[in-house]
Amino acid sequence: MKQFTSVKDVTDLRAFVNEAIRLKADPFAFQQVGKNKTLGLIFLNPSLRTRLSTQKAAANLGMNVMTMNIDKEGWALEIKDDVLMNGTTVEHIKDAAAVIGTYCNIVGLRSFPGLKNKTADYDEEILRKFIHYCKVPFISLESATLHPLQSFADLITIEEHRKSKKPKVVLTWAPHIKPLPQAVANSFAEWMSCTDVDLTITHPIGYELDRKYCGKATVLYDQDEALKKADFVYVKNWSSYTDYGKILSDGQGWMMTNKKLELTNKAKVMHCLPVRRGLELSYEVLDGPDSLIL
Ligand code: AN0
Repeated sequence: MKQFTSVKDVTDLRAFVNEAIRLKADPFAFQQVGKNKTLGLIFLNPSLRTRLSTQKAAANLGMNVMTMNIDKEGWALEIKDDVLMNGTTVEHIKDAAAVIGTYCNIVGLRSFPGLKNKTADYDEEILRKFIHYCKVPFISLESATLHPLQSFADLITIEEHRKSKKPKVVLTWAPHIKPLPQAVANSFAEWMSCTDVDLTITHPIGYELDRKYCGKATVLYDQDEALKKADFVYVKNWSSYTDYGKILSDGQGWMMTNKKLELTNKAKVMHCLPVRRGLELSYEVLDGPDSLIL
């Protein structure tokens, strides 16, 4: 695998998950694989879990890791081609990515959407250009539209905790005060659609995700109806895809609570974090016995 940007880059998903589960039990099994190899982790946006987990994974493989918050520590990047750079941008992405590629054997990039221009975001301009110019194997650490490492981890978690062959998994929208990317939700829907789960997506009207990620998922506007008999409840906010990047309402009544979980089949609760406590999920759910979040 030379590129990990979506579930489409995985040839055998079952084998991929099983290998990850084996590695979790024996994390130093391949300590020699990364010897004298360098991983570059480049962040255009904040990160806690993706950054630490990827750095630790690389260390377990014996790799060197270089991490850069390029939005703060690097030069302001120009993304557009053939522009006269007499404004605020200092360095073109083609030069920055090319240099990073010369020092690294593998590069990871985090690049959130601007949430202003749907076409530009869904075209993954930054990701595509970075991959093209760095010329080394590439890992997405969350792009404008997808977060494959998150969904891979989520699938592993579901595999570790499922009690039936085909569990019911519900992806439920939650309120938030800031417009967030659709990436985690798109990606979760995409990965779940490639596995043997019964996926339901629930959200208020206007928060429909791009259908291309949703496969055969059932989409319901009635959260209570969606939660019935759920084995896993995945809570996540996202901004509107249709009315692009907008918050359409305060989402009152959509916060996940213990009362709502009574509708489920003793569901396990998931959230990718960071979470706004008391807004997306109640404290009692987050700190309760059915939370798989930590
Ligand atoms: C980001 C998002 O929703 O994409 C990162 C999640 C891993 N979340 C926030 O910005 C709160």
